Amino acid sequence: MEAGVGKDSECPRTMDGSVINAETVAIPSCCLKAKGSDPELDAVCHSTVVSGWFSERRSSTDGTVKEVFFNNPMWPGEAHSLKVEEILFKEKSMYQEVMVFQSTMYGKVLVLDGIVQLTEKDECAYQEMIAHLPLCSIKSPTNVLVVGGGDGGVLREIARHDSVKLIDICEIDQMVIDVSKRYFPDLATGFEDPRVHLHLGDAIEFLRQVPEGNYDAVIVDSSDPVGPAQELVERPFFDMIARALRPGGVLCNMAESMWLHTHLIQDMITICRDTFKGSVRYAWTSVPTYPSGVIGFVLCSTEGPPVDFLQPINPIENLEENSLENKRQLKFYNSEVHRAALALPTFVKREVEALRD
Ligand code: SPD
Repeated sequence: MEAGVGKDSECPRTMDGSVINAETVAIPSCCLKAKGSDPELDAVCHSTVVSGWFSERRSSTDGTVKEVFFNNPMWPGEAHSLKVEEILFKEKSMYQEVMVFQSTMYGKVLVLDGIVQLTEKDECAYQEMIAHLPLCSIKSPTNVLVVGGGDGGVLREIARHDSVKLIDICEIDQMVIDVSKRYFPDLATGFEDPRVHLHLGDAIEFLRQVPEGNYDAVIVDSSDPVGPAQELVERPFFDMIARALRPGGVLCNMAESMWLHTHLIQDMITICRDTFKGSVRYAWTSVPTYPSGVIGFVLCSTEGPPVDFLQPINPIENLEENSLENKRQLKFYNSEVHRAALALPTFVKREVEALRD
């Protein structure tokens, strides 16, 4: 057994740190939904730590690990593993299982329903890109909406933009916010900005009551489309976002891996081309702890003043000069990286028909 990974440290814990009995906790509805999509497996997409290693895979409800459970439906046949120095938190919220552990090389790791959401080491490559790709593509963004993003990292990045006056965030799971404030203060600092307004609840419900044309930018920082985030890649959701954006407003939506999910990317791009009448582009970045080591974003603009995502019209370097004080320096994003992120490998252009110029 590895140091710090004793039997007791693998037990689920409540927010106050006391051990809870996993057997007595009901399976959340989101997991039943995921299980429903793959009914031959008596499994849930919960995280497992085996012999001191975490892998993105399934565990059976009795806690045993079977070969078949390595097959996460989002990335069948592969499981990236991180050595666990210590499990710091593990509890089931109303929506999902939330876990935090200390890894050897990547710092603390946030895991939702067995899937890595972020690590302290490489979170910059995701949060900076999902925030600045859209916000640097338009002049003077003022009103911004974040869907998901309960860890606060995207808020932290949006707050660099002095032109922004309002940052709404709609996150469904209070436990994600609480856990981030406790274990990831460098991300949760995003919630401290006075421009941030938290709306705890379902994003679809929230978007229904948002006034038309309210936002300059919407950023969808969701988990993978299994369980609670399933609806966030479907057509009605994109229709609601397009309605919430002003003419020439922009969307940046997490859009999985070009190595693993070309069908999903194709579907998203097709829906977005129907829905958003401005530009639609795909961008990508390197995040070593996500499956296949990369993740992408769909960038869209509504009809109105044209948006060229290829050229950052509102360069971050200008903002950085003004707003470096009291802010963590950017680690990943710059205007060169922005332009490079929009360049697509040949196989992506070939396989994702909707991306062909
Ligand atoms: N496959 C993992 C995708 C995770 C996307 N969301 C990350 C949340 C970080 N703010």
